[in-house]
Amino acid sequence: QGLMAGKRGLILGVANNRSIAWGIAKACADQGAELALTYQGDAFKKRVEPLAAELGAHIVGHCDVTDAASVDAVFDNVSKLWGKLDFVVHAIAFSDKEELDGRYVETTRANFLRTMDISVYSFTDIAKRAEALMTDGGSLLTLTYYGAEKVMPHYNVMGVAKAALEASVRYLAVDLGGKNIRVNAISAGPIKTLAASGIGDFRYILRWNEYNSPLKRTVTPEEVGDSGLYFLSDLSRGVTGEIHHVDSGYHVVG
Ligand code: 0WD
Repeated sequence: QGLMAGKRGLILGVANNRSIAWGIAKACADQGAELALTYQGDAFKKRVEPLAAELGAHIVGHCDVTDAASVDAVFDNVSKLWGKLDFVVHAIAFSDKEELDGRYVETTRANFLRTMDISVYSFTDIAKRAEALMTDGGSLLTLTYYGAEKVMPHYNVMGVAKAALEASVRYLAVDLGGKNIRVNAISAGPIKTLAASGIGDFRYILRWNEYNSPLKRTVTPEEVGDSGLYFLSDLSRGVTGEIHHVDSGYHVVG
């Protein structure tokens, strides 16, 4: 039983047990969801396998969003496994960490395009594939950051990418709304994950958020997971196109 009983979801972006996607996966599994996870290359396979086992989740293969064949294979596997899909979590982003330092204006064309491809286009690509399997409606969720709205130190091209990702949420919400597929994003406060290790002065950013956010602390992947549960469950059935901050309230002061 539970809020997610009978729901089947694909979660992309579990790299290890500190990933935001892992916080969301646990919250969904606790409420009775059946899950499918992917891994990015063999290095992550070893980490994701025991995590999947912990939740009784299926592993539906290697997924590198820049490699269409791997994404095709993942959706084929999901289709064979379940024949349908109720929700998808997209917790994927990448940029060359060299270019997250210094000035945004120095961003190269190659890294701009790669950052956009992995961090923005992949969500649209996955939404299109998910649409075909969401025959009873569904919920799509992605992860964004305040650097989309305001200039944040060391975020640079990733801030530009997150702004585009947030706009994608709104366009996808319109495209898919007629099929009762909802599309939302959580704008998470800073959390020490593998991806965050590419961001300079990250400890300082965490401190800054502790001192200045209304709750006087940072958030955890578990807290993002619980908010994710709301978007992925029927509790949020009247909500789409939303960018929801889970950041100890930092956005009201920052
Ligand atoms: O402070 C933070 N950690 C915040 C993260 C604050 C607000 C938002 N976010 C976002 C991130 O931008 C990302 O969209 O949350 C999402 C999840 O990030 P995370 O949980 O912070 O990071 P992590 O555990 O590293 O998972 C991101 C994963 C990758 O890990 P690495 O460490 O390799 O970057 O995204 C996956 C990969 O597993 N990933 C890919 N997956 C498929 N194809 C690809 C790719 N090409 N590139 C990265």
